[in-house]
Amino acid sequence: MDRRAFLATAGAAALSPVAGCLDGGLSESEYDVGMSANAFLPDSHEVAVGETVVWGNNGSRKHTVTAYESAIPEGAAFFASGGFETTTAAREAWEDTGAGNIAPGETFAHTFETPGSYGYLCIPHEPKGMVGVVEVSE
Ligand SMILES: [Cu+2]
Repeated sequence: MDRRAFLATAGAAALSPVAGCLDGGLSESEYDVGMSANAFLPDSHEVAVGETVVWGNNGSRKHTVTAYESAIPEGAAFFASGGFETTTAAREAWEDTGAGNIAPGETFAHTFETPGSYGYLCIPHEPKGMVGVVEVSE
């Protein structure tokens, strides 16, 4: 293929719609759990110990991924977009400055090293029921 033909092909590929690509511009292959207007999709996700879960904001609003410290296994690492160490710290920072937001098109990842059930929420949309769970098996 000569250079001109290659450029024509690449241009066409860049412009063609990608299946599963919504407002945020992420394709489904780029994340495990998506974020729509008011929901994590799917809201329940299973992985094995040592695996990484990637959340992708494929909607048009900002979201957070914030663990409920009271709903993770004993001794497990806490996780929150923005790097906070407690649910309360994440909520306060988000309310003060919007810290921890995952913008449309961005992702957040966490690797789960302890088996068990992990509950988490999106701070701005928790009142609308935007919560989820990751089940980590041995
Ligand atoms: Cu949200």
